[in-house]
Amino acid sequence: MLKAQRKRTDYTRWFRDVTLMAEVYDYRVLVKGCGVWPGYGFKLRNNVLNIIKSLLDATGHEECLFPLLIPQSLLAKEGEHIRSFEKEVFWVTKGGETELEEKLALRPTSETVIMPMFKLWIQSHTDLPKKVYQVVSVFRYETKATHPMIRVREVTMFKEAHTAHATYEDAERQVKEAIEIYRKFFDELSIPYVISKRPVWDKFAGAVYTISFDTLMPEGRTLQIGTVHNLGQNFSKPFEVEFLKPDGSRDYVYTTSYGVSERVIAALISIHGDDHGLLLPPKVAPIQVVIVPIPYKGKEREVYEASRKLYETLKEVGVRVKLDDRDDVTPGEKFYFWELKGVPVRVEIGPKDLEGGTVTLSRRDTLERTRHPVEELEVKVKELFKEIERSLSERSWREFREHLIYVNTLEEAKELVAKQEGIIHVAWCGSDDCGLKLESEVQGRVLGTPLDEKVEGKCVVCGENASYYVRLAKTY
Ligand code: A5A
Ligand code: ZN
Repeated sequence: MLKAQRKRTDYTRWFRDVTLMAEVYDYRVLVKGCGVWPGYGFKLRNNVLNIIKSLLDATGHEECLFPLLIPQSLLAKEGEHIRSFEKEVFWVTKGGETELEEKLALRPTSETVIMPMFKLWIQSHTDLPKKVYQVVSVFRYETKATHPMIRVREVTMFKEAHTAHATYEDAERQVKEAIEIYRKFFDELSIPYVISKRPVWDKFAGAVYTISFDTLMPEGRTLQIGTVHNLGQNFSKPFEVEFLKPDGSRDYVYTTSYGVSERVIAALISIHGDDHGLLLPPKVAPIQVVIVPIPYKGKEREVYEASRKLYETLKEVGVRVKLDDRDDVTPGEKFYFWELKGVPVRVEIGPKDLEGGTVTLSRRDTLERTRHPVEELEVKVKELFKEIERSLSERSWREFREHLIYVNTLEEAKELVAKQEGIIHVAWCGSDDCGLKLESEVQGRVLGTPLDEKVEGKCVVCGENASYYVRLAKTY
């Protein structure tokens, strides 16, 4: 039974059990690192994707679709990129019986297949900026331990955006826009985050720099849930993506890329869920309201009829509502089932409600029940949606902030990272030497530096003047 695996004490089991039992994700797999989205999970996935898609659409990004297969010669055009991805690429070497003349990679990301198209599409400064995105599967032969949704080999919900600009400054502006888009996206989902500039040794392969969003999972490890890369001219030069400037001269475009994946769903589930199962924000819940009739002797028909009416009322005003009128399952079992599925609001109608013209509402986050006149159903349900979202966000951010910890010595940092207490901040001089030493000393990762917080203090490694905080944590 689910109740045996508690989120706080056995998170890995909890995650697998909850996603499987609630039919969000099935990881009893045929191929290592590849998961399956059953119907309920697929709906959740699409509701989440729709948020990011509308944010991108509203800011002038065009959804496109590029090929899955990348010829080896294209993948290898940018040196740093291929050196880093080489070990992670799945190769297609044969078509039927025929050895291919050139190996084809299953895309691990799409820069190298988008650049040749940008070269064709972009001629003049009037073609810029160019902003595209796609939602596709990418493949990475991850060598670290795979984990459902979090480190998969087929990333099935890869939303990648790619942009091209006339100047470095415009690419910088685009990085800021992307950060704002992701901020809004995670805020909509009530997922808390810190934004860090990754250290050079951990930036995206081929990037000038990488900005990352990290959240904190129940075990106290951070999860990178989104990244924004300024690629400068690192890709446009080898791919010869040139454009004509207003003064008649030519230059290579400046590009950026940014991506999120099913890790966002993993964070959503892990941060909001509890020992009863999922707890989904109404905004993305595939079913927002479930109606459970509580029939009793002699009044079965009336209760079912009243339930159906409530169902029609809510459906008409656009609520994603489900009427659970199964007659071979007890109301108690239904409560348990829909709580596991994370449905944010339950409507019950029983004998008392039938007599008094009321309905009973139960909210999934606090399990509180309240009774209201039936005419107020729509208003109360919509109020509850807002209230649940407000409360989820308030709670998740409060817990998150409690784990943003600032310390003055390496010793303290070491101890807190070892205990997985959260995201530990120390003063850092900014040198690679000290950063790498920090990583090995605390046996964790340097997440990078905050974009806006400055510190006056001494580097906890070398004692020199420090102008940055650096964030340390255990990661996935
Ligand atoms: N082209 C750019 C956008 C890119 O590929 N960036 S990235 O490598 O950082 O990936 C984007 C995001 O995908 C990461 O921030 C991470 O949240 C997610 N991701 C990367 N590898 C993953 C994997 N194996 N499983 C699940 N999510 C992954
Ligand atoms: Zn130092």
